[in-house]
Amino acid sequence: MSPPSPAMAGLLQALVGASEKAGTIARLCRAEEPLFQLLVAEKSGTDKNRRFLQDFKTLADVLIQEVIKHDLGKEFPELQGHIHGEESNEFKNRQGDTVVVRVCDTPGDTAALLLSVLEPEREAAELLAAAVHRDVTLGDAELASVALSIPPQDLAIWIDPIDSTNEYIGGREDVAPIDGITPAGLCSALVLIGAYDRQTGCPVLGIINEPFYCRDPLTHRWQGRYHWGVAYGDTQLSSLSPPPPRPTPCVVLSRAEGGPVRAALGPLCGDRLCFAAGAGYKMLCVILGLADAYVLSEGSTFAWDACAPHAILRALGGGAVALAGALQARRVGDTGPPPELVYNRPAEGAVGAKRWANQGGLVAYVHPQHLEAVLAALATVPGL
Ligand code: 2IP
Ligand code: CA
Repeated sequence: MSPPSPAMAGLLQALVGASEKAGTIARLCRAEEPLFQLLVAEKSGTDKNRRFLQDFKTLADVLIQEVIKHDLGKEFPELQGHIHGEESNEFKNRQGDTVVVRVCDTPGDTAALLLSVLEPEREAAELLAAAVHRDVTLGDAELASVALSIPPQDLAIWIDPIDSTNEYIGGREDVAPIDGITPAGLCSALVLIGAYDRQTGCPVLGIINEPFYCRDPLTHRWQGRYHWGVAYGDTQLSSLSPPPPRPTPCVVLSRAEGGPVRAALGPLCGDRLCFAAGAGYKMLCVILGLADAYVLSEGSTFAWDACAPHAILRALGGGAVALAGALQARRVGDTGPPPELVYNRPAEGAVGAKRWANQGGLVAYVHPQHLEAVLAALATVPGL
């Protein structure tokens, strides 16, 4: 392998840094009173507040996405135009004017721009702008020592600024984990940044940031943590080790998952069918070995939900397959590896966000034997 250029070597670190800044902004919105009041305004129930909250919710998401885009695009000009996210940066304020949310040259300019959406909440706009312009320092020796040779011009990025937005707004801190999996609440709100190969659509680098991992026992402030993975050519690296397989798999599902899928998977898992919020969080459960597979039978996740966790799963020897395609291949006797999700191909005939839906559902796994067992069980479900 030729020695990596500094720019190439720094991409993983830059993605982690961007996720840390995003996590800080996500925490700030819950920690600083002027911002928190906006987040929870919905609960007061008046029409005016409801509208305002809707705006603020979207603004927090849009802003985080724009900060990541800005910081990565500045450091890696080759990525400009190839950084995509869940949100559009066009925003309608209460006067009906369209505001394009972006990071300006100075904190003062960014605050002025944010104020055109948040008026009259000047303090909130200034707090957000200060966080947007603050530099992040990573004290992570292991990460700093990773040298990669992945040309940024071959890659594109998917960002989910806050996955599980509803749990983020709801903010429940009192949800007890069941066998390590927390079924709902703030801890399922994640920042997801994934890089994929522009040509093949394969996920290559992934960062999952958990801004609300735990409370510091002394300061009572939220502490985050992050995980990363690289799967590029022969290189498989991760901040985590592959979890050991369980003899009887545990499968995690959305609470929205239908009866037939639950019934088909029940016998495979014994009593280990689990439920959790957040597509990213369920994939994280598999990555951490809290579950052996995440099964979703609907096209209700998107490229930005799956790209980052998928890259980490691949780094650990697993993956995320397109469920409908995998079952179809089985039915026609195809014995090759089931089709993995890809991130560079919009769904034909779809419009808006649906263009990037993971149509036909997915199965995320680390150990191939669990994927095989899940597909065998689901092959009997009519209509899948
Ligand atoms: C959502 C979020 C939801 C999930 C949905 C995602 O992303 O992760 O929780 O549904 O698939 O698209 P479920 O919890 O039923 O798995 P976002 O919160 O970013 O819209
Ligand atoms: Ca999401």
